[in-house]
Parts: sequence; C-alpha cells; structure tokens
Amino acid sequence: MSYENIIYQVEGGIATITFNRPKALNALNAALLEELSDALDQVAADEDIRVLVLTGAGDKAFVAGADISELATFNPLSAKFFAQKGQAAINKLQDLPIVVIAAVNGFALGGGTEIAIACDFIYASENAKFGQPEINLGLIPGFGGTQRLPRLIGTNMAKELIYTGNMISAEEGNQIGLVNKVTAPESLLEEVMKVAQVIAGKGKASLRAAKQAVNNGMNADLATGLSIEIDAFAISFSSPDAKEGTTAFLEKRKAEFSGKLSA
Ligand code: CO8
Repeated sequence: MSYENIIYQVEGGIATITFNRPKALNALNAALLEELSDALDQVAADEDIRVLVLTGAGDKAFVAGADISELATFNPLSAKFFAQKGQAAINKLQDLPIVVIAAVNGFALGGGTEIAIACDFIYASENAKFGQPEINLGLIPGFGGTQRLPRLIGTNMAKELIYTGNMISAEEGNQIGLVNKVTAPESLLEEVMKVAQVIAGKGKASLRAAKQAVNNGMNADLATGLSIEIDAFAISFSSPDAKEGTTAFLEKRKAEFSGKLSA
C-alpha cells in the first residue's frame, strides 16, 4: 500500500510513523486510519524493528483529532463503524510487541490524545497541547479516551478534561503523569531518538515480556497481575539474552544482546 497521509520510515531498528496532513493539523480521516493500520502491520512483521516512534508533520500538530468534516456527515451507524475502525487501529498500536513512543509536537486533541495514550509513553514539546474537546462538538471521545485516560491519569482528572473539553499544556500533562518528558520543540525528536536507542539496545524478549506484563496486569486485579508477571518473568528466560545479561554482569562486561526470542 502506498501512503499519502502518513510517512513510514525505518532506520537503525527504529521505525517512525509521521502523521502527514499538516494543512488539516494531521486530522484523522478514514484514509489515514487505513494507512496507519497497514503501517502497523508492516512494523509487526519486521523482526528487525525494536522501537516505533509516532509524530506529526509540521510544527503545529501531532494530531488535532478526528477529521471534523467527516464527523459532520455521520449518522449513528457510520459513527459506530468509524469508532470501531479507529479503535481497531489504536488497539493494534497498543498491542504491538515492541515499544512505542509518542513524540507530541503540538496539538494532540481528541483522537490525537487517544493515540498518544495508547503508546507506551509520551515525550512532548513545550508547545504541545492535550485535550478531549469532543464535548464542544456535542460528542464524546470514541477512540478509547473514556477508558484509557482514566486508567492513566485517574478518573476525576480524566472526567474534568472530558466534561470541559479544556486543553492542557505539556507541562501540566507532565505534572499529572500523562507526559514523561517535556522538551524544547527543536530537540523533541532528538530526545525521543535518544531514549529509543537506549531501549533498542536491550533484549527483545525481556522488552516484550515487560510490556505484556504491564499492559495485561493493568487490566487485572493485583493477584492476577502478579501471576501474569511470574509467567512473563519465566518467559524472559527462554531467550539467550537472559543468559548473556546475567553472565555479562558477573564477568563485569557490557551485555551484547542478540535480540533472539528463544535459543
Ligand atoms: N478536523 C478537520 N480539520 C481540522 C481539524 C480537525 N480535527 N483541526 C484543524 N483542522 C483544520 C482547520 O479546519 C484549518 O483548515 P483551513 O485552513 O482549511 O481552514 C486548519 O486545520 C488549521 O486549523 P485552525 O485554523 O483552526 O488553526 P488554529 O491554530 O486557529 O486552531 C486548533 C488550532 C485549536 C487545534 C483548532 O484547529 C481546533 O480546535 N481543531 C479541532 C480540534 C478538535 O475538536 N478535535 C477533536 C475532534 S473529535 C475526535 O477526535 C473524536 C475522535 C473519536 C471519533 C469517534 C468517531 C465516531
């Protein structure tokens, strides 16, 4: 599939998907969602990719939400279809076995915040703005905002954002645990690539196991989560990287991870 609404690049084991409709502040239309879903399949199929970075083209927006010119034409049935399609793509993103980082470089509104919070974590530039403004359109979030946002920042904080439609800054996002790091706009991608490279140098099996344990455990009670962790911990020993990591420590040298999932 050739892409018109996103740019897909892979370099040194790090893939980048750039939302690329800068004139519409990278708003999500049906075509963009299809391209995103296709690119995520490519990422999943490429064993050499260790980290995925999502960002937006231009200096104004990550994603300013669903395309309102499309939303304006919906009836309940087409709205349901669009929400299902969006959620399927965003679930695919969240379920990728590799680490996904959102580099939020401007407005991340509605579907933009919903994509960012489905990533493993968010770095944002000082000019980033987050919010769920659907209420101002007479709507509610439909790409997971009523579910993932309360799980991430707490029920009442999420409710206030969803009920008021207010935007918050990157700094405020950082204070409530939405944003891991705030950077100058010009150094956002550099900072994201730095942390992506650190993560890409770790063992693939242990990264997978860690991500699965956290993600699956967050949707379970503590006892179930701890049991999920036991299984994920055990599975990390199926990779030769567990032997390499522990041996390298004992031999006082840097571990050279192979990235193999099993022996
Ligand atoms: N959809 C379509 N076009 C958009 C969108 C959008 N979400 N956001 C911006 N644009 C377009 C503008 O129309 C404008 O186009 P043009 O130049 O042709 O007039 C261009 O981008 C630039 O935008 P502005 O001139 O408005 O730029 P400003 O800097 O003045 O304002 C804002 C920037 C504050 C981001 C403003 O554009 C805005 O409020 N945008 C809408 C934000 C929004 O409400 N997003 C939520 C959408 S709803 C959603 O995401 C629901 C997801 C789940 C759906 C489930 C489906 C059923």
